[in-house]
Amino acid sequence: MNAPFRFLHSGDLHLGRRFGNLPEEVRSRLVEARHQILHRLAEAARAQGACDVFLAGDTFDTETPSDRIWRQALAAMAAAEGLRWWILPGNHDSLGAETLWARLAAQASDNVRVLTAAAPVDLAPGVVLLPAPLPRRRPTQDLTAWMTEAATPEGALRLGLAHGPVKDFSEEGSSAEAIIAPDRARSAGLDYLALGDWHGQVFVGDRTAYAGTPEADGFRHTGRGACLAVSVEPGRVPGITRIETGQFHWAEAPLPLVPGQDPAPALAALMPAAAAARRDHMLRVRVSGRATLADHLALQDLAQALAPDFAHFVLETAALDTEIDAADLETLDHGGALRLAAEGLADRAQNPALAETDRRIAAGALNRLYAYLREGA
Ligand SMILES: [Mn+2]
Repeated sequence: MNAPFRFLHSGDLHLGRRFGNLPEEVRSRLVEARHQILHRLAEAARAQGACDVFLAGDTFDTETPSDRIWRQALAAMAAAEGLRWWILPGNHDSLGAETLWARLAAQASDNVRVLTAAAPVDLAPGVVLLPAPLPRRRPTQDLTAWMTEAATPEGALRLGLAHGPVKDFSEEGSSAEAIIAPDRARSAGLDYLALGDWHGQVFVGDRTAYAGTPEADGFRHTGRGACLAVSVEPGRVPGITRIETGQFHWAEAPLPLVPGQDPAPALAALMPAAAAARRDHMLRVRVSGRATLADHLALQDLAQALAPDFAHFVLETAALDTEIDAADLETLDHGGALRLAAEGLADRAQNPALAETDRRIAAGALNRLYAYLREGA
């Protein structure tokens, strides 16, 4: 074969993921974005002149996705005319999900191929795919090992497809024996090894990569999801292009404060410039350092004013200490019972004899009382 072979490398779609830890109003939007990613991947493949899409495991979030999830996914894949979808069972949707894969085998269109065996698959003349499907959720060996011995026609391109860690990412205790050899592309003579499992995009040498999830699903990896367009030809290092496909932009931003610092400009600096884009932003701001009672309140007010613009906005203040200053207390209910309560809390919050958690609880209560009295004033 002369022309380079082009394909799209993606994975970890986690279709059907429920996002139960997020508020109701954003959940359905995230679920829908996961479904729509199939259309976005199809678009990206066409734009890159690729006819094949590799899904490197965890296409489905669970072994038993609801009928809506898998039927609508199949329909979307079937509608992508001229494209072939190569689906590798991962750890969330391993071959242990017998019902799921039996249903797909029975109902999927011809352009959807589930890779159920660790055996070479001819993709095109002179192009062979070597898949390593997960037989069960937790494999006990490096499933790419067979690729070293896999015979392919002289001169054929060898493409590996696997799911799992190349080092101990220690997310859910993958066993050490199952770790994929990071130099597998070299030892098995692969032109490219397409990996899934890690949800961010990571390059492991110039012939091995994690495409990451095409629709981001957590604060751990900042930005929008992406896939990889890969172009391989014999004897050359593959050409790899990152293509952003995700709808939602996830970010976690630190906001360190010092007492007396106006939190407004610091917070404003973390905002996406285009207000309209905020609708698709998931932003978690982690505040740390120290702030006065007045600045705590100003920060909460700012956050409350900003939040409705966002798909999801959280201000985490658990790590923000309170600087108790007499001037702030002076502004409260002079000589009244609430002022006495505030002073009592201030004493507790600053009492070195108390445990850290008790001091924090007192500081938290003082901040709430302060906010209540100021907003009432
Ligand atoms: Mn995954």
